[in-house]
Amino acid sequence: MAVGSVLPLYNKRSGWWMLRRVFRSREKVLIFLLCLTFLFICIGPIFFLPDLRGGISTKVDHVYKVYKQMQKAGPELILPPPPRESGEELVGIRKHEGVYHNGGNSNQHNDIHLSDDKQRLLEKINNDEELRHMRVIEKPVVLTVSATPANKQNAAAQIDESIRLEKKEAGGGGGGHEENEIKVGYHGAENKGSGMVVQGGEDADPVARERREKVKEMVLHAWRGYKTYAWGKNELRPISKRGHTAGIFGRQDMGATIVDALDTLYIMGLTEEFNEGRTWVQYHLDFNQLRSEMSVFETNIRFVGGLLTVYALTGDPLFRDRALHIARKLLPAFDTPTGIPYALINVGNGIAKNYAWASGGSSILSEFGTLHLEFKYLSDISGDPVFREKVMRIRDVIRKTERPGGLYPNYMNPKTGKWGQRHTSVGALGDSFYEYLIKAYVQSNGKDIVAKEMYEEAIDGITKRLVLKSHSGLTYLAESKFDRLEHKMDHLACFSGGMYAMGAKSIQNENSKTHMEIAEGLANTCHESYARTPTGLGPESFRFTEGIEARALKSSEKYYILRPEVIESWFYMWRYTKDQKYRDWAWAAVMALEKYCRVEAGFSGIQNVYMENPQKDDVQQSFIFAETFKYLYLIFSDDSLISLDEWVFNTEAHPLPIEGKNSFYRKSQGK
Ligand code: DMJ
Repeated sequence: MAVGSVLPLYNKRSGWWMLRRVFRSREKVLIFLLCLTFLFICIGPIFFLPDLRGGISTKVDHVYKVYKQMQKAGPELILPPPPRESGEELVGIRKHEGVYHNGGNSNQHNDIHLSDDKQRLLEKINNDEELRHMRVIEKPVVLTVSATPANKQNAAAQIDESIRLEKKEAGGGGGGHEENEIKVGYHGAENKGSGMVVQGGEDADPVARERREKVKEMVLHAWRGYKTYAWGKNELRPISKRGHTAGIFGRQDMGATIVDALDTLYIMGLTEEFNEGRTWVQYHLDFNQLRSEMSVFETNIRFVGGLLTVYALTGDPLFRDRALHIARKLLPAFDTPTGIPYALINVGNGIAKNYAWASGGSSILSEFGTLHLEFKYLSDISGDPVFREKVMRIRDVIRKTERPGGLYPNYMNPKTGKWGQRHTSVGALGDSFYEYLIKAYVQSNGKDIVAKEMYEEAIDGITKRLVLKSHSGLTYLAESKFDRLEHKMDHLACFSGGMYAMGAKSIQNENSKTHMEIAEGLANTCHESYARTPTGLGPESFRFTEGIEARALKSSEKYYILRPEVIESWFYMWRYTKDQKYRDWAWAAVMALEKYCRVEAGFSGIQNVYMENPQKDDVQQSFIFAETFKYLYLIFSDDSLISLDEWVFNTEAHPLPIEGKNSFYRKSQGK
């Protein structure tokens, strides 16, 4: 056997010709296949990866653009932010807002800040105009009522038509858009002779008048920033001068700031700005265009509540019909075995669900317990009973379920009607449920006895178990977690000063005096949480321990996001007691907002109230219009302006009329 027949032989004649001779055909095929695979790996991506088709320079360009955008998105892309004691920690956008506290690191997967942050990252990518279009946002064209060309009229007609269809499907209700013309001259005209003061209402004190003017100027400043840089977006980023949206609004632009601000603009007599907002509502506020998930609670308190108030104030049917349109979109969330609604609804497909972090997928007390005022009023003005039925069913379930230790836990499973984790709070996750019990009683002009009884029972449990005094005598509200007290009070819980006072004034009994004292104590403690910072603005949460009182402990508790609750309780205390200190405290807050939160294009939250020179969070929350500015304005007004005898504020500070006491109730003549 020749050696050469098995192994390749190399001599001076070697080369391809030689190789051909020395390899057998099977080996040749193998080598050919190997070469082919190698070539495919090298060249294939050019054909299969679209980003590489444009050649090297496009590639580099693209990578560079993405890199620039990542730089701009900045620290928010780093999840979660490492807390730094220097106070430079990043601020999470919270929800009722679910505000949601980082109660330590032991339970990271359940931490709302983290899930919220993840959501924020997604939102950032989905919503950021620059990331999406690789361009800078353009200055918007603001529609004015006088300029209404045909195409804009068409847009409005289309919205009207889609709403008319869904109203038909829902089986009627609502006065219909037949009445819905553009009526710009509503301002005050209709209200003359009613004896109700919904605009004007100047105080006799010249100092108060001057201060009120200052608040109005702040509103105009914030509005103009929003109008210039974020018109139609949910909120404004006043430093980077662009739109912002939080997860609670879904991912689409729905003009949350416009709707939240409308009644404040109206009450302040800012007619031009109010008309800009009304026009936007008429031509653009259309939930039929939405495809993303949004919070049932937030949509109700901000959108439905805001629209209901401007309907009551003006009688303009546009606002009633838009409120109805939006509330109907929320109804699928109530289709649960118990009627306790889910927290989130995709208004595009009607699919509802709960937050995964909420005690095994439970619904949240402060969310499903904060629908009553709006839904009851909506049924009354539209003649459609469905909304009232939904909230009455919720109330029934809550009432019938036994409360461990006389306290309402923050979570309930909507499938079983069983309470979740035994965590009770008058701050995040619980707060406005208690607020709506007393307010439902007030709204009904004393007729809703069930609401009164539920409030009395709930407040009794809270007073006995959660109201405490610190070493130096500060009254505060603790939280209860599995029968253990956590000596922490949220900024959100500071609304309770006003709630205790309202309860004491509207239910006169043997507890009224104590409840008024608690109200004064809580309003004072919340003031201390402001006064003990160099900025004069209070932290998100503050604690009471051996070493500290009314001060934040963790770096994640030190931010201030333009929240209203502390000012809100001073507003009630001012109205009920006429003690000048509440006006003085409110004025100090105005000055602090001016100094630390005002920027060229509006107002921003700050990241650490304990720093002389705090960083800003670059978000102008919509509730600064609905609540913070409104309460400040009313503190410096005469008591007759939005009188507490005629109006009851929803939790977003949208005043709703009291039945039988307010001629703007506008009850439907229908069912
Ligand atoms: C508002 O949306 C409402 O006041 C809500 O009840 C709680 N959180 C914010 C403001 O802080």
